[in-house]
Amino acid sequence: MKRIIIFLFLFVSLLFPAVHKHPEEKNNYGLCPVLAEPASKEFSYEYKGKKYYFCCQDCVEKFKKAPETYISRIKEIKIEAFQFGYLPEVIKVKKGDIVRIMLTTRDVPHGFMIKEYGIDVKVKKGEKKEFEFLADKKGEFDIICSVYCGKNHSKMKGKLIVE
Ligand SMILES: [Cu+2]
Repeated sequence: MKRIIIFLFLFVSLLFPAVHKHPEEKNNYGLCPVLAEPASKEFSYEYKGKKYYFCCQDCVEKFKKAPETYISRIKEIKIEAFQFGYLPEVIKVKKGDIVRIMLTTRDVPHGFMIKEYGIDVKVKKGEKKEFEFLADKKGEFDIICSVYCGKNHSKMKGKLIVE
């Protein structure tokens, strides 16, 4: 009997971290559409069939008064990395926009790095990496590949333009 209990205990403790890991990874609610601070699952609001997450209840109330104003600052952009470039090559947004990138790769693993914004996301084939950042600096920024991906890796470039 004792052995069974020990076995069960070991089994459960082995299983538990695996179960626990998942929500942690998914614990990303992006940026609050109002203040562009990290959003939490505690403050959400559904609008036109879509759920939005906020950093605080104040922001939910602000959003309710003028949803379109805040939604219009969210720029969703699908980017496909490939040997050796990005499609689209140029991303153009306005200062203050919340940029949501959905990154995939056509072939081998690639990176998506914008040094000035502290962004470095890596993607493997079959994966879709979604991340957000606030375009709070005006200018033109190079997007470079941070994973060695073949002979023209160093020429792999894209551009972020923040107007
Ligand atoms: Cu690459």
